[in-house]
Amino acid sequence: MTFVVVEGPEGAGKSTLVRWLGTTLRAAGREVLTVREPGGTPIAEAARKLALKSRHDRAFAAELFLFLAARADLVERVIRPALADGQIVIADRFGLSTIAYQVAGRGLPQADVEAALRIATGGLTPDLTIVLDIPVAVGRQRQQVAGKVKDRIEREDDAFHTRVREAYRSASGPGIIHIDASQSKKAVQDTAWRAVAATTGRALSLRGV
Ligand code: T5A
Repeated sequence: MTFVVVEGPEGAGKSTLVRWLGTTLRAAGREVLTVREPGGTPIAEAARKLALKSRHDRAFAAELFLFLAARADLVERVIRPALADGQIVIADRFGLSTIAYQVAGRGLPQADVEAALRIATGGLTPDLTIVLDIPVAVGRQRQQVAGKVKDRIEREDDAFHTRVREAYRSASGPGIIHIDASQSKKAVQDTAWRAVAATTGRALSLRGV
C-alpha cells in the first residue's frame, strides 16, 4: 500500500499527472485508485458543490470545514479501504491544499487547522507528496486555454494565489518533493515517475514482496 498525493496551485498540471501516473502504474501491473479532492463520495461531492459552486457568502471557517468534511468521508470510506486492500492510491490534492489555501490564502490559524486536519484524516499522511510549482499567471493561462470555468476560489485575486503558491514552495518534510511544472509534460512525468517508483518500490520491499 502506497499513498501518493499530487499538489500545487491552479493549472499546475495535477490532474494531468495523476491520470498519467494511474495509467502508467496500471500498465506496469499495479492496482491503482485515483481520487480527486474535494470529492469521491456522495457527501464529499455535495461538500465540493457547496465549497466551490455555491453563490452564498460564507465564513472562511465554514469553507474550511466543507473541505475537511469531504476529506474525512473520502479517507474513511475510500482511501483507507483501498490502501488496506494493497492498492496504490493517488490523490489529486490532500492536506497540503488546506494549508496552502485556508491557512496561507485565507489566513486561518495554522495550528488550529492542523489539529482539525488530523481529525479529518485520522492521522493518515501520504508516503509521497509531489508538489508542482507554476507561476500564477502561467497556471491561470493554462486553465483558460483548457476552457475551465472559474470556481469561487479560482476567482480570488493574484495576491491570494501568490500566497498559495509561496506556501507550496516552502512546504518541506518527509516524502515531499518539488517539481518545476513549467517544464514539458514529459519532463514533469519523468521526474514524478522516478519518485513514485522509488516510493512504491520501498513500500513493496518493506512488505517483503
Ligand atoms: N481547495 C481544495 C481548497 O481551497 N482547500 C482544500 O483543502 C482543497 C482540497 C479545487 C479547488 O478547491 C480548492 C483548491 C482549488 O481551487 P479543482 O476544480 O479540483 O479545484 O481544480 P484544481 O485542483 O485547481 O485543478 P485544475 O484543473 O485547475 O488544475 P490542474 O489539475 O493542476 O491542471 P490540469 O492537469 O487540469 O492542467 C491544466 C491544463 O494545462 C495542461 C493540461 O493539458 C490542461 O490543458 N498542462 C500542461 N501544459 C503544458 N505543460 C505542462 N507540463 C502541462 N501540464 C498540464
